[in-house]
Amino acid sequence: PTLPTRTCLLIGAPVQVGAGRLGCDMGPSAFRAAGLGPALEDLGYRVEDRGNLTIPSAPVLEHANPAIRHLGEIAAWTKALADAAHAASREGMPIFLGGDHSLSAGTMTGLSRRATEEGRELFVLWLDSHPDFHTLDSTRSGNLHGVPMAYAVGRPGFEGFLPPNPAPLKPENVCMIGLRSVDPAERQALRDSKVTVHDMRAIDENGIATLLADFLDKVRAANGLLHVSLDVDFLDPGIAPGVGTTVPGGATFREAHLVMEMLHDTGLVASLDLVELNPFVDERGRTALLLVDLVASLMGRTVLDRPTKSF
Ligand code: HAR
Ligand code: MN
Ligand code: MN
Ligand code: MN
Repeated sequence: PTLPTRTCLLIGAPVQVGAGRLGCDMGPSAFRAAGLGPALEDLGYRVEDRGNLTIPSAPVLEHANPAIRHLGEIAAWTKALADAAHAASREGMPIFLGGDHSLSAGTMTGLSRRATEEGRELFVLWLDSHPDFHTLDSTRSGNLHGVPMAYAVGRPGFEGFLPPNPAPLKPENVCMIGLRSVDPAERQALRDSKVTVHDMRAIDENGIATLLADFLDKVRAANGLLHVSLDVDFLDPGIAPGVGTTVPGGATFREAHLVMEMLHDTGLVASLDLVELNPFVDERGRTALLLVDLVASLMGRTVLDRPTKSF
């Protein structure tokens, strides 16, 4: 099967205040400098670089949790991204160039709205060392890149942030792979939810391909729209140092490429977030270059010709 579209839309989202340290605002530039556009063109896609989104100056929003940082700005980004994702998903395959992971609150909201309009369901593959499943009440750091999945699935505790998502993502349509940094409140909330969670131990014991194949079978059976949210810290810091929150023991080069290749084989991927790249802490662009390499695999680059998989 081929992907549903042959047009890639690059959409920069230079949001950085959701993270605890500055620098993610340079992510979109780094992806461009690392050659993301040409890499996609080499694979035969039409590439439209839509430039970077901006937000109007945001009102200060207060919250009962005094740790919360930059609530007004993140609310503005969420709205802008939801609208952009909703519109772009009709025109091609949007690739969101982050930007910290708070941006996914917006992309998942816009994409689930699109899926609902089409009478389909959104599925999300979440590749991250963190679940980002805090509510505004449970976060201790107050860094809002730690909350987007909780918002997207409609957990309570976002009052005063944005109106509740009218078409929330179903928790049972979410699969997280790569977890190895989970806060106690997130652990409890995940236990009580229907989100599928695979930590590094599950990867080691079962192999990443088995875990992923089970999820992709579900997406295929439901004729779902699949969104992939790729946090740089899914990868081992030894191969991907360009991220503010390195966590040891991450996915290897080979595991990450295998995931991308399997995703391509399904032809189900409709949209992609590339988040948490921090060029300020990267080493001569190597993390950005690795991400471009992974996207190329996701979009169909293979080492040798392969028989077309029939599912
Ligand atoms: N759980 C921690 C917190 O809430 C760390 C969240 C970090 N998130 C990311 N993206 N770096 O996954 O502060
Ligand atoms: Mn994340
Ligand atoms: Mn993370
Ligand atoms: Mn936390």
